[in-house]
Amino acid sequence: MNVTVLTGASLALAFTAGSALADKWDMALAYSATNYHSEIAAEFAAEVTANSELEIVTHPGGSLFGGSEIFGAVRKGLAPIGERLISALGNDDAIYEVDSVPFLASGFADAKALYEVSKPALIETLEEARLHFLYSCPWPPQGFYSVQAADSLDDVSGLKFRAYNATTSKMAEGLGMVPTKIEAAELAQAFATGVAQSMISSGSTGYDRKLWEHVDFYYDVKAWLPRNMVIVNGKAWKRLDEATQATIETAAANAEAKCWAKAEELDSWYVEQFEANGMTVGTLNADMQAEFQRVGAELRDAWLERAGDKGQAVLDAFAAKQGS
Ligand code: PCA
Repeated sequence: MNVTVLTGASLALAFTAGSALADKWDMALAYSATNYHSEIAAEFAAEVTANSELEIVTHPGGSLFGGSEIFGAVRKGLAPIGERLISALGNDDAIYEVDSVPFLASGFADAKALYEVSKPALIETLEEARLHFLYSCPWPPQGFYSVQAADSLDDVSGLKFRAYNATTSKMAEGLGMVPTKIEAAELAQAFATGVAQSMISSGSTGYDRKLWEHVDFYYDVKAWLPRNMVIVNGKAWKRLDEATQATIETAAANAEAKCWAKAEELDSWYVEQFEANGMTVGTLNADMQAEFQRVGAELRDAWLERAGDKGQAVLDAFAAKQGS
């Protein structure tokens, strides 16, 4: 075998030679390779690789960095590019949680409108963190999974609830459940071992993790449509030449359009798979729906208080768009 070992000066030279050498970016993804978010990210990476000197290689399922580490890893440049569930970043800025304000936007058209009106604030907030925004794609409307029928608050009281952000944790507490943060990659194990007995998520994640093996009930609550976003480390972005940046932006726009369409197309299909696998699928009864709405309204007020003028401006623009 003929192996050339680059050491010291020759290695440094190889890395500074710039455009003469093809560059490679590892892209950190939290969700399973077969999920549409990851599949479309892989298509995005392939499009960039085919049309530029930059090769992007995706690492799904938290294999490069776990979901909770990806934002920090991209900020620090440990990964040049990655995808993160935006609403899990509420500690950094309340604007990241706008897509998970309960019952604000519960269908795809409203979620798209909310995305459009909040996008400038999102991009600005990311820029302050020295990150470049590429695209954002929704999860289907969020439903409620439970190991037992949820006909009353008593039924769910004390259930161990799997949370993926602060809003889901607070929803759980408001409904008398006990939240623990668990990434999707660890979900099946959490339900198998009884660490989790309920959660709010989309049919997509329940399908990926075959939750029917552990959970019997799915309620189509349509609480909100949270989104993932793909972000690039600011320095890594600035190092690219303009043509490469343009190729990436085009691939990002293509990925975003495809991903929104795919999420909507798959939404009811996922839930059909639950029924086919023996889960009981339905909607909450009126009392329970009212309880979810009650807690949701409290969280909405609390969010607005934290998000201040920036949050109010987004809500006003959203209301204007809905009215138009
Ligand atoms: N799936 C992701 C976030 C929202 C969703 O539908 C998850 O459960 O981690």
